[in-house]
Amino acid sequence: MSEPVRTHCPYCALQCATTLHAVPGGGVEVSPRDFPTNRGGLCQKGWTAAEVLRAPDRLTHPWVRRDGALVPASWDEALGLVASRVRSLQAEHGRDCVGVLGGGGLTNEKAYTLGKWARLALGTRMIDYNGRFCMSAAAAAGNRAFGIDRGLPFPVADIDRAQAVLLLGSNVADTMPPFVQHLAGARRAGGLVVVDPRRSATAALCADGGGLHLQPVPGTDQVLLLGLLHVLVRSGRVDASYVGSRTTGFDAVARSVADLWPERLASLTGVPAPLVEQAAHLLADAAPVHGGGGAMVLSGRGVEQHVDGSDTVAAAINLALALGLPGRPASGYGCLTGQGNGQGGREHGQKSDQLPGYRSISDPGARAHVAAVWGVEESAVPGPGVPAVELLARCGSSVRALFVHGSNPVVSVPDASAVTRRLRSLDLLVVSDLVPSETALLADVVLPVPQWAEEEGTVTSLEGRVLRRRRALAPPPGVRDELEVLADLAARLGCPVRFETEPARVFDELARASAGGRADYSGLSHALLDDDEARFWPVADGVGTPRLFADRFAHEDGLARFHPVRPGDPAEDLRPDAPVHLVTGRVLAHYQSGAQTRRVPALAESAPGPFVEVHPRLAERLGLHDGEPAEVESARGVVVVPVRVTTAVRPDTLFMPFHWPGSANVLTTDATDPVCGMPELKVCAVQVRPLSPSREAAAEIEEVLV
Ligand SMILES: Nc1nc2c(c(=O)[nH]1)N[C@H]1C(S)=C(S)[C@@H](COP(=O)(O)OP(=O)(O)OC[C@H]3O[C@@H](n4cnc5c(=O)[nH]c(N)nc54)[C@H](O)[C@@H]3O)O[C@H]1N2
Ligand SMILES: Nc1nc2c(c(=O)[nH]1)N[C@H]1C(S)=C(S)[C@@H](COP(=O)(O)OP(=O)(O)OC[C@H]3O[C@@H](n4cnc5c(=O)[nH]c(N)nc54)[C@H](O)[C@@H]3O)O[C@H]1N2
Ligand code: SF4
Ligand SMILES: [Mo]
Repeated sequence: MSEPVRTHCPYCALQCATTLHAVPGGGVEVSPRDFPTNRGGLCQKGWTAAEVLRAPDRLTHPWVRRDGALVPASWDEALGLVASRVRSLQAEHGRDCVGVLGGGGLTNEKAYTLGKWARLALGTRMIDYNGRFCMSAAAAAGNRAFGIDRGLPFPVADIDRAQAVLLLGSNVADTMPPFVQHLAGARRAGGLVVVDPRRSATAALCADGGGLHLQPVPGTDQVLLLGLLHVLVRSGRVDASYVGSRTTGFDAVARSVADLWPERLASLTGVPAPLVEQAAHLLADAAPVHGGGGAMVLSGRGVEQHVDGSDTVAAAINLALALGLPGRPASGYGCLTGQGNGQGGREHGQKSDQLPGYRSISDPGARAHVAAVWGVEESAVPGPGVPAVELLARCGSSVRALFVHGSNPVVSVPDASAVTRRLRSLDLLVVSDLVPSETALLADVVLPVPQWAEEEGTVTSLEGRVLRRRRALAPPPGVRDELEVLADLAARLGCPVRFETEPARVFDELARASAGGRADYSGLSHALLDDDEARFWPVADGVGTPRLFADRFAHEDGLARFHPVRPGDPAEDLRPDAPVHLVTGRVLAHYQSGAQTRRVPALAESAPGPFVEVHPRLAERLGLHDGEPAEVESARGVVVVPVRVTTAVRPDTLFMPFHWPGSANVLTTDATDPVCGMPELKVCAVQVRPLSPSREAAAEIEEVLV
């Protein structure tokens, strides 16, 4: 590589723009580039991203398990083994005995190919992806309300002009640091309202006149949102003309909140009624109907990863619709998508119920369209499968083999110890990865694939903008392109259908398959994105769509739907006198399961391991001390982690990040939202106590033995 290469960060959905420069002796170095989402900013993960390319334990040849141990193998040996095991398992148990778990970090080209490959080469219904744990609640609510699911239906830069921003369960200061600059306008206006049981780095931005921090009991956001809507209705601040001309279903929703006055809800949510009143009026004052400069309602995983997450998002959307926000200047509802290609990853067919273009796999017209693009009979396309939690629950029983592309479930899924046991009981686990992730280490076959700077492709950022990822250097020898691996396996499995391996051609096929669907990429191509690096879908005649909903919503009648919700309960007992609540989330330095960032020395040093945050009052009551180990136990398992005493958490709540094996997901529950399959990753009931001397001794002995 002689010229610098313009690309984007491999991690989160903000997709900060970067330039890669060659460094003497090989490899590349990252520098930030000006772009509307990051404006020249990068977080420490982005700055250090190139170090993962040369991780000392980078996978550079396939591995296969022999006599219990992973040993190096040739590609021919590894793929031959995979194909023959799949054939014999499918002959014995039927085609659906093979499952696929995809990822929202895969490029659009890979996500599309993986969905096609599962349906045609494996002929299985059993494919889903890690976005189920991430985007599914907001996606379900967005589709229901607006008829379309583009996380942000407006550019990130529109947020700058909003006078009030309601940030629900999102900690952007740690999860998308350069995003914080887009909140400056709202903070100046005193209009940043953060809802989080913790005083997160983002909630801290509300101090000193920046706005309000509402600190609810975990899992009670829906009640809180209904209370906010109650205040708007009761005080006559609803945008009646917008509601009348652009929406349906308001009356039932208004009736349903009539008796939910904030004083009554305060005992449930723990948020004092005057704060709720104040927050509601702050938002209303900023709404265009009341002459304000614009108001935004944005949701993150804190309110979405619950058994009623899709309804909580519906309650947030109801609030936005009542104020007449969606489609108005510097206003609207949006979900802050998480993974690098969290948006594209949910559009091209790796979801169990979906075909490319966000089409339903159960819709005969959609099936016929996609089957024609693929060159098969419609009957050759299998029907809907099951969401990820259920797919993993079936592993070792009806699912006998699993392919994993772009996920590390051993660390990141709820009730991870149980899932790990199930993965161990599979007849065949095949993991494609860059590094020996915890899941790869369990596999029967490990396939080394390239990563971001080593391949061409596109991703779709949180604002619906399709971006080019560019190849800056060759992968290490021995690594094989993931699209080629899938095409090779398809051929070995005797699949007669053609699998393109050239990313630009895969994109063209994806564009044809998506044409006319809800997420329509038909106006786009790599060449077009080369000219003008990025475009918002849908694109017609070379012109993208930065903003949706100005005149109509995507439902046939053009109207948005209010969706009535009544608060349910979290999966576990979270009454004030119940066991302590554990909430989970992220720290700045690590990305997801940590498979990549734990391999970057500076990041590993700045956040070396899991911990649990405990309020001083709770710590005193339970005899817990800062820096000392505690046992945290749920109905699923127990972990031992150091205590951090801090007033940032509620006295009834603990916080633990999930980036390490043996952390939050040993404890979390796999209860799911029946509408969308989202698991309740954010909250579970736990007990916490100082590490008992006997266990401490056992742990020490274990250490000596290791
Ligand atoms: N550093 C870093 N950045 C990332 C990622 C990463 O792993 N690390 N991952 C990316 C991805 S895939 C995603 S999805 C995003 C996620 O981005 P965020 O949604 O911002 O991240 P989280 O930390 O999971 O959760 C946000 C907040 O929810 C709060 N919370 C927990 N329970 C509740 C509750 O019941 N109610 C409310 N209101 N809040 C609650 C937590 O205290 C936390 O501060 O980040 C992206 N960016
Ligand atoms: N308790 C709790 N658990 C959570 C969450 C939470 O807030 N709390 N958040 C959830 C959320 S929002 C998410 S998104 C999930 C994410 O959790 P995971 O699905 O585990 O995501 P990653 O850690 O990003 O895993 C990606 C893996 O794929 C590899 N990889 C990267 N790029 C590629 C590629 O192009 N091809 C292939 N084949 N492999 C690649 C990486 O090395 C890594 O091993 O975690 C969920 N788990
Ligand atoms: S905020 Fe997200 S996209 Fe930007 S540098 Fe950090 S991880 Fe990368
Ligand atoms: Mo995510």
